[in-house]
Amino acid sequence: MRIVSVPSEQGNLDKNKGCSKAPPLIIGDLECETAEIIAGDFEGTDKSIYKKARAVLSEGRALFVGGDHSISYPLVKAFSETAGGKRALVVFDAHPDCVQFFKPLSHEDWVQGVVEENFVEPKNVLLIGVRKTHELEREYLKKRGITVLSATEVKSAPKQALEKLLKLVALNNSIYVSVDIDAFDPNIAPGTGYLESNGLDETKFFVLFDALLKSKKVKAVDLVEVNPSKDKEGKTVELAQKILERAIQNWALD
Ligand SMILES: [Mn+2]
Repeated sequence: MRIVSVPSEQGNLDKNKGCSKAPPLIIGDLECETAEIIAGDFEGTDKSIYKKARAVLSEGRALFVGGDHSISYPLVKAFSETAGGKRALVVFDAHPDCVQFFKPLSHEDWVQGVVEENFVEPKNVLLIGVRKTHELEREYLKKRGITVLSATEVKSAPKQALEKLLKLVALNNSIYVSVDIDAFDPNIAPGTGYLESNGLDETKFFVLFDALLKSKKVKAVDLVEVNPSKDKEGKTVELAQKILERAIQNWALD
């Protein structure tokens, strides 16, 4: 298992400036390597992230620490080319991130890019914690048959939510998990660019996250959109560290 710092905030459309400062704070003293970011060159950066991820993932599991959510596009691309068997993508996010499909991809539309490029089949994409959607996104998700577990569903019917997740896990061999910290409630994760109320709490999140890790099918995890400059008492960074540690602990059990 390797940890890769991906300190890019080039896809944030300037609304979440500061999230490129998150990786060293989250990773701390853990051993890590860094994907090269080329200032002012989104496509070059995209390629660099992809190349790094492809090299790392062809050798084993990896944790990628961002950075804004646009990094997940080259990361999932690398995953799709290195992971064996049937592939699934599980995304924890307050937003579906499929506003429109343009290149270079931003943090607002990377999911649509992943689906349109067929890195993962839409029926194997599960979005968890969603609570703020645009009309066009709702239409797109429906058209493509992408499954959404809203934050309300996770909170009001946690058992059914877990069952739905486990069903997806059972049908696939390799899983990519993307964690946008804004999936959590702003009370516990205030340090991010797009705060949406009524988010997930830690307990509900870790039930699902642990189930994913225990399946042993998770090949890659990314952790994005943490913004230290918007954080309060470092609690968002602390939560991100906890998520990172949980993945490391589970993978160490192999
Ligand atoms: Mn988001």
